[in-house]
Amino acid sequence: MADCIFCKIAQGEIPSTKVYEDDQVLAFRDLDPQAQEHVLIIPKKHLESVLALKAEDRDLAAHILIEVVPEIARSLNIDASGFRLVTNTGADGGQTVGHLHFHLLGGRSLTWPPG
Ligand code: DGP
Repeated sequence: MADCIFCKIAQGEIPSTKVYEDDQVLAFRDLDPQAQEHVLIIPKKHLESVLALKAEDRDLAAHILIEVVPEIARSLNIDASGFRLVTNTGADGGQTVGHLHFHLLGGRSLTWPPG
C-alpha cells in the first residue's frame, strides 16, 4: 500500500529500530513506548487488521504466534517475567495505523483493564 507507514517501514523507506526480521515479518521498537520494552510486530504483507487475515494467512499468523513472539520475548529477556501481546482493531480498539500489528509490551508490571 503506497501510503501505509508500516509498509514503508517494512520496505526500509522509513527507518526503524529493528528487533527481529525474517522474510515475512518485521518487528521494531514503537515510536512512543508505553513500557520499557514496546515492540511492534508486523507482517511485511499489507493486511489492514486482524480481521483481514484469511485462510491463506494461516501459516503467517501461526508463525508470528509460535515462533516470532517467543523469540522476541526471549531476546528481550521478558519471557520469564511476562509480557502483553495486543492487537488494537478498529476505532473502538484504538487502532491508529491501518496495517496489522501486534504490540509486545513488557519490562514492567502492566495493569488491567486498559483505558
Ligand atoms: P495502534 O494505536 O495500535 O494502531 O498503534 C500504532 C503504534 O504505532 C503506536 O503505538 C505508535 C506507533 N507508530 C506510529 N508511527 C510510527 C513510526 O513511524 N515508527 C514507529 N516505530 N512507530 C510508529
